[in-house]
Amino acid sequence: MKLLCALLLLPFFFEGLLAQCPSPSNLLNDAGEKLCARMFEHSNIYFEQSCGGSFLDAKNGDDFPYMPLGWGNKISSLVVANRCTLKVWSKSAKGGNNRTFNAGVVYQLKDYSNGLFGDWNDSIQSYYCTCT
Ligand SMILES: *[C@@H]1O[C@H](CO)[C@@H](O)[C@H](O)[C@H]1NC(C)=O
Ligand SMILES: *[C@@H]1O[C@H](CO)[C@@H](O)[C@H](O)[C@H]1NC(C)=O
Ligand SMILES: [Ca+2]
Repeated sequence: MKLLCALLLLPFFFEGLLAQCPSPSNLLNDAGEKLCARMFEHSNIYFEQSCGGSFLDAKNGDDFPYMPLGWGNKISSLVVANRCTLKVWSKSAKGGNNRTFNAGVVYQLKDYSNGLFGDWNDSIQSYYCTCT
């Protein structure tokens, strides 16, 4: 019986251990401030291992025609908080292609098309985040 319990609990344990993407309904920074979005350096085909590496936080109203230093063409996954919208562009100064992400988890930006042949992995060069 003990073994059975252990086996049943194992998957949940690992899921908890590996879960990385924060929930759109409770997107806060360490100081407890509400975020508009959090953007991550890495992604993973295993969704529970996505949202890895360093991250860049956007607050309501954050408007970056030019990415903060070191963040150009780097974002691979992201989470947009409930009632918020993240708009992104593929070129600096809000140029190139654009795309709007509503509240939710984007486990792999690679899965979102950017122009005819491209995708959004490591392709964000401007962003604007707003919440209602
Ligand atoms: C987004 O891209 C479309 C298509 O190229 C363009 O018409 C539109 O003006 C762009 N929107 C913004 C806010 O840059
Ligand atoms: C995203 O782009 C980076 C840099 O080109 C690459 O190392 C990484 O494998 C890409 N991720 C995916 C999911 O394709
Ligand atoms: Ca990346």
